[in-house]
Amino acid sequence: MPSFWDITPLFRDHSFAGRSLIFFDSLDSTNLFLLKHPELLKEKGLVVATKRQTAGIGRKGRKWEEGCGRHLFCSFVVHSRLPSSFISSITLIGGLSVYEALLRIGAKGLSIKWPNDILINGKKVCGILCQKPTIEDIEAIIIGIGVNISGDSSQFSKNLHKKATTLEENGIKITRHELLKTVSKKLEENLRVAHKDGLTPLISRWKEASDSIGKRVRFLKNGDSSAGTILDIDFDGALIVRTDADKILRVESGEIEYREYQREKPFI
Ligand code: BT5
Repeated sequence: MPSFWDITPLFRDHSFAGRSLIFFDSLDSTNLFLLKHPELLKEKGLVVATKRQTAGIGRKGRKWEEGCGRHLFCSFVVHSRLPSSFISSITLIGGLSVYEALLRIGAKGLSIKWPNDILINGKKVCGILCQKPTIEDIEAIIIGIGVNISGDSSQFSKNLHKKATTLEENGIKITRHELLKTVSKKLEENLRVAHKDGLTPLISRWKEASDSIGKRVRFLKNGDSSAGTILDIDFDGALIVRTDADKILRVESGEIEYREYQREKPFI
């Protein structure tokens, strides 16, 4: 382990998330930092966080904007004993954990948009990017979490002014460190549940928290764009959608776009 990174203990009793912390003033991206330093992936429960993040990444080559406020940018190294095909479930557990952490600190109007956006009153306050490094004999998953804490959405690029929000804009004042600790505790708690009792209790909490079920969506499947209604979410974290042509499809990952907001009865 390189000695020039100051790894400090965070929660010594945690097995999955937030056992120790490396904190930077500035990084390009906390996820990229871990990918560039695979030896750190051996460090069970490590979380890397930074004050400034100059080249944050989202899914599919998209960017995560840092704004100019005080925000949370962090990446957890999780040594999961869940099957590796469960990476999408880990994304859901990450989303549920941030959602529940934000509830705990008093946020109102929260919802989860599949698979990984946390919204306040329909605006994105948090994005999550899970990555599974392909490195021999290291079984770790990186859960990268960005939460907008301070200022308002005008600090982001113009196309986000109506789509993004911050905790402060919603009346919540919290330090980065306090939020990191609350998220670590929730993530630890939920990963313990997943390993002990399986995904059922988490998926049902996720469904309650999500505003996705019953919504009309447009989605991509095998490169084709279709429309339908979200009926359910399965144990691998995939969406079950009834298309307008009355086909039931499983949508594993990719894009969904809410088309209309009329609700239909959830599928049982
Ligand atoms: C995500 O991707 O939402 C995952 C973002 C993960 C960011 C964290 S920060 C710590 C860690 N290190 C990293 O480098 N990344 C992770 P995606 O679903 O692809 O959404 C990206 C889209 O969200 C962009 O195209 C914008 O539309 C929007 N967006 C970008 N920055 C935002 C922000 N600060 N707040 C709200 N929305 C934002």
